[in-house]
Amino acid sequence: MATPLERWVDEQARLFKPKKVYWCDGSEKEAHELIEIGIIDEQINGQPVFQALNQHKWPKGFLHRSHPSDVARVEHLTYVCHPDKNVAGANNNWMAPEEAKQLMTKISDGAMKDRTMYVLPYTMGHPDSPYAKACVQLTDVSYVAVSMRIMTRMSKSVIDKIGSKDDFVKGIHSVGDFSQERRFIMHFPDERLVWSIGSGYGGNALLGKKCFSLRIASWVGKQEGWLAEHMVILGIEDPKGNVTYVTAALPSACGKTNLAMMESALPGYKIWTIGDDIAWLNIGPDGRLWAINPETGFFGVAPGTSMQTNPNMMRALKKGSFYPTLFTNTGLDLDTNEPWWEGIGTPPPRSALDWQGEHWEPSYNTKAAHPNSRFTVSIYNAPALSKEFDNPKGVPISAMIFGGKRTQLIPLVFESSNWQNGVFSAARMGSETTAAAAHQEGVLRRDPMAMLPFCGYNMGDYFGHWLDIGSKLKNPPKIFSVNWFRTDEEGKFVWPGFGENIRVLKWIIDRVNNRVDARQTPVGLVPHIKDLDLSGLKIEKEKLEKIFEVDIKDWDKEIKDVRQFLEKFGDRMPKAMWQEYETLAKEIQR
Ligand code: OXD
Ligand code: MN
Repeated sequence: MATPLERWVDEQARLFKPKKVYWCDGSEKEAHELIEIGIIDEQINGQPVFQALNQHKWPKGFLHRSHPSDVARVEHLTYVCHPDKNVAGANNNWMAPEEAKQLMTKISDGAMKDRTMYVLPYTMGHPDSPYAKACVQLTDVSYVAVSMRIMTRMSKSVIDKIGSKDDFVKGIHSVGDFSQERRFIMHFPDERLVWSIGSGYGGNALLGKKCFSLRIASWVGKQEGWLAEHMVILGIEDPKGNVTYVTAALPSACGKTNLAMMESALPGYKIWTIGDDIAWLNIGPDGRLWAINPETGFFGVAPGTSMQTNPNMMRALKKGSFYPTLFTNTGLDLDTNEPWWEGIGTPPPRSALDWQGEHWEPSYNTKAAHPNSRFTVSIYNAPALSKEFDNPKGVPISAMIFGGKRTQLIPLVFESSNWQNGVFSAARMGSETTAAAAHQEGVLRRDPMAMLPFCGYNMGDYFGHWLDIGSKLKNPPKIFSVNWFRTDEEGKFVWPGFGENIRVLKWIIDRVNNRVDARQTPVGLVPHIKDLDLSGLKIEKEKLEKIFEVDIKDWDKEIKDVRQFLEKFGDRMPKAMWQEYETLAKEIQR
């Protein structure tokens, strides 16, 4: 008798009408075959799905060019379909589940004609982890199948694990005809189902990532008592060999990946990577918060990645131990057949193709790589992968860091006085927008916990859930906020960032271990400058002091903006958050 999984795949095949259905096993041999298919048989916009790069310099590296209209997440076409609109909240687009299904059925009918339907069985999280979830995604493009093999634990053993159960996470994906009129990313949280048509871009198409591990998982976590967060996880080793585990939430394209893989500028300190995008946080039997990274790869922004900004990532991209590594929408050096992007740290190629495959020269007034061009690489290629990465229990978290891109106002680092106050600091986070989503760049938007595009339910309820988790923790992590992006009068960044950020992390772990005290300001506790290790760093004292200044006049405007944002969640905003608001408002006015 057919299993629920087999019946579901059959049903989708009847709707999408592919020429064949192919069940993936996640093996390396299969990845080779899929790359071949992408080179020879499948095309996007008249170009092969994959093209081999210089295998000597970029072993196992392949280039992919997307459809030109399909280069980022599309928040305006992303919906959560709860039966009750209020559950979705002002932070989500909403459609009634029945209406959404009708619409998606219509545009899915025959969408895979002449294509292969790949069935991808995978888990998010280590299969032995009590926190892992079994999932199956369907897709009609080899690029997505191969990317999912990098980003998740894909294996045919997942099919046995699912067996005759119907509670697996379902993902339906087709690139359709790439038309933006027929592009939708629909989430059905109660059914643990994502249905995405019309885009092959990572955040819209690798359904285990943003769609399941954040939007749907945040909702599952609310019901099951855990948190799914847009956070990196890393271990900070001090000169004595003690490792402190922390998470950090920063909005898309604000340097999370660089932080997760940082090479410390301070001798004796070392960063161990566990994850660069998503953390699932559970209350452990010891009453502490434990984190796992449900993913197994990096889907990172290429421009700006170099031996200076992220040497460990450059090494991972060139390591070639896991098959394959993908480059999406970068430029291509025609002399050497190497990928190239702005900020890679080598001079522009004399002759190149840009991200759309058009001839490009340095004199052109355009970018060779799309600003949101990406790489997809296995985390097992990371040179400083933590030995705890595959630990099914995860790692215990001592500090949580929140940050945004704020050229003004927000200090380099501050600590919140307690969990509730920290949740409020994270809730009022703002950031200047980047190219990771299709919207205007450089505009300030509120992005609580860096989850605005990813929280699958009402943000008011989400803050309530955070408070609830805090009340259940015997030993909650300390909460910090960081901002690497303050600029001076000339618009130059004051703080050098990248590997130098270890100096801020050192202060954070010193606070966690009660080694230093701190100075109270209206927004939180900031370091005494003497407690920051600035050895070997050239930075003017006045400039440094300036990035810790809390200018009351500017803060007045800021908190008005915060109020306006939080009011959107109406009576679902927890009272405790408004109390925190009032306290801050009073402090500012004092
Ligand atoms: C990402 C994003 O791709 O946040 O990680 O957009
Ligand atoms: Mn992200």
